[in-house]
Amino acid sequence: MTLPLLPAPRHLTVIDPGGPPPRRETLDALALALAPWAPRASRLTSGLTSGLASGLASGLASQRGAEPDGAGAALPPVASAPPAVTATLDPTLASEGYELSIDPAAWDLRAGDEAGAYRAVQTLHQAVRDGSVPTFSCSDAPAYPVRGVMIDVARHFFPVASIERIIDLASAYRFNELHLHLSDDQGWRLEIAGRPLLTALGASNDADGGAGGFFTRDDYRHLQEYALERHVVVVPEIDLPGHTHAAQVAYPEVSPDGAPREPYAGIEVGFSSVHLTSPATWALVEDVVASLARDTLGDYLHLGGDETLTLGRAEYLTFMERLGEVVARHGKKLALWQEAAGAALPAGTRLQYWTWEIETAHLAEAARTQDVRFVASPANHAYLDQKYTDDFPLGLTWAGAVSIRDAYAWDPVDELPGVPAEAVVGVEACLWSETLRTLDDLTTMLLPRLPALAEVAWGSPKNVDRLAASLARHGRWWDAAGLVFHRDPSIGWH
Ligand code: TNX
Repeated sequence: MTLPLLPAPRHLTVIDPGGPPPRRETLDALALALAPWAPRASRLTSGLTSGLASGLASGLASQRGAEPDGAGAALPPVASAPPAVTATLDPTLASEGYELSIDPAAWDLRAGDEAGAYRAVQTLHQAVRDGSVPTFSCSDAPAYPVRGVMIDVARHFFPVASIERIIDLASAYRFNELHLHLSDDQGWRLEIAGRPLLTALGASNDADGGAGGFFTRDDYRHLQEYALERHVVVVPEIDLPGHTHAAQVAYPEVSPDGAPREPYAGIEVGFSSVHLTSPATWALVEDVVASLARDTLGDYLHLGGDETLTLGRAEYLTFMERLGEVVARHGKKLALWQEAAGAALPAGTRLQYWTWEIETAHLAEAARTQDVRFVASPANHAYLDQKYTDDFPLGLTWAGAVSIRDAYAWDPVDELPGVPAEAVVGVEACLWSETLRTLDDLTTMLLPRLPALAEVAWGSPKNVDRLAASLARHGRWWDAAGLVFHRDPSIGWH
């Protein structure tokens, strides 16, 4: 099956009312997104690597206002004259916000910034049906500035090409962060300057006792650049002080007992911690944060902090505070899992909420007393590693099954009692990989729940019927792009 073609835009006029024309060079991202529309069949059929294919696989009709899925004259397909396309930067629009006005003769796009133009193009792709686009106009802006997708490459490793496909999907659905969970008990997945054993000894294993793998620093650079071209920022996570068995295999001197360790295969959590105060630990932390800060293009480093079941609360919090100082000294901002609420953290730290099983009063307290903000990843809505239904072959069930509806029908602010709405800055879908081994496994868990979650992140009005209709249509794009997805029986797939 080949993907439907769109007419190539005859010209692209970029108008920046506040600045010197032309601004083509500042709209590189838009140009990148538009370029594949030129009907070059080889690119269009090459799966999600082409911008058009990723666009066609893209998100839901989340626009407030007119409904591109609805009635309205369809634009004529390929053979007839292409429309004039006008793109205008309009600084009065919100960051990442945009307005689209589409009719057969002219496509008019206004965006608050380049990212907004890029998101608008994704929306335009969403409106494509069988080679035509309905006449519509809409205006949209994201409800949450932080919209992330997390992939666990530690329990099972996924190569660069697989992560690129995940970035394609994330950007098509207008997410703007990719959180890479790069270390855990089973494996250390990122080359670190000056600490070769982390990857030489800590990477050759996975949760099944398989071969593992890791990203070189060049791989990491490439992934970040690939993501940024699609307006997605990579947030790397090195998990500390727990989930550190692989680091202890590489450098046993950071273990509480200093004893050598064999690689760990399995899916238990909470059993490992580095020695909290030893000079060896802090020398390693220093090297890891220095390398990560130097190699990371974005502002945030995620340093974990979850599930330290062997530690006392006070010693844990002291460790997290010292970690905050190291990250600040290296000029980066800090992201941590919710357990770290209660520590004195640097201004701007992000705390990531994931479970109601841990006292959430600490989160409200942190919101009251510190300059911290919150990203919502409640496991019963946003953990896309959880099974769709109890009998689903992939995934875990500790948070209960997460249906499409569970991923769709929730409000991030409601999940964080006592935290003011303005402190809730983001939503993140988390894909842990204890049971996920291939790209097909990842996409099976993401599709169709990721598009549902995207609607939460954009704050679109909820409409279950419209969601179901859109997903059914997207299934065709996913098929065409060779993406394996879950044919959930609640959707009337075409
Ligand atoms: C909890 S979420 C974890 C992970 C597991 C995940 C599985 C969090 C901060 N820790 O270590 O992989 O559940 O769903």
